[in-house]
Amino acid sequence: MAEVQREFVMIKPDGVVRGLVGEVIRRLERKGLKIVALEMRQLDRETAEKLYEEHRDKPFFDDLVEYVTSGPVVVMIVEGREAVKVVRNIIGATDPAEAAPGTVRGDFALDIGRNVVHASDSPESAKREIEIVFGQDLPTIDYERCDEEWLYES
Ligand code: IDP
Ligand code: MG
Repeated sequence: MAEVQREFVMIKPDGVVRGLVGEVIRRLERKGLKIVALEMRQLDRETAEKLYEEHRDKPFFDDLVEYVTSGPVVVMIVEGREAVKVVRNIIGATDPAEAAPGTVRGDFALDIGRNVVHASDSPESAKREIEIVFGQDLPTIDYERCDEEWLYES
């Protein structure tokens, strides 16, 4: 059976400033994913650099760090069966010009450098990124969604 996973999601500064926080959360919630941690933050440079460590040598790295530290972000941990794949499908391809209509990036963005939302690309990345942003002592809250028995067959 597919496993229950935790996924790290971050609404980037353009998403917050453009008033898309509710829109993004709505799409996660209506799919059936459970939000287990949620916070507004302003990322410092060190955290942003760690988060995007894998891109350190890319030409867009400095602009990327500048972008994600330039304003408030909303960080969250969402939980559900196959949450990583499910969230990545909801947000769409990295380049909004390639992202399918119906995805967050496909519906709300035009520029790869302003693509509204971040989500980890694997369960391992999610674990790493959650720890970078939230630390060891996670602020998660356990509860059941009232529709859980109808979201899952078993
Ligand atoms: P992802 O966000 O879909 O996982 P990554 O390849 O991990 O995509 O890239 C991280 C972020 O870096 C992207 O969301 C985007 O904001 C930025 N980025 C990626 N490629 C480019 C590029 O070619 N030009 C400018 N920014 C880029
Ligand atoms: Mg990525």
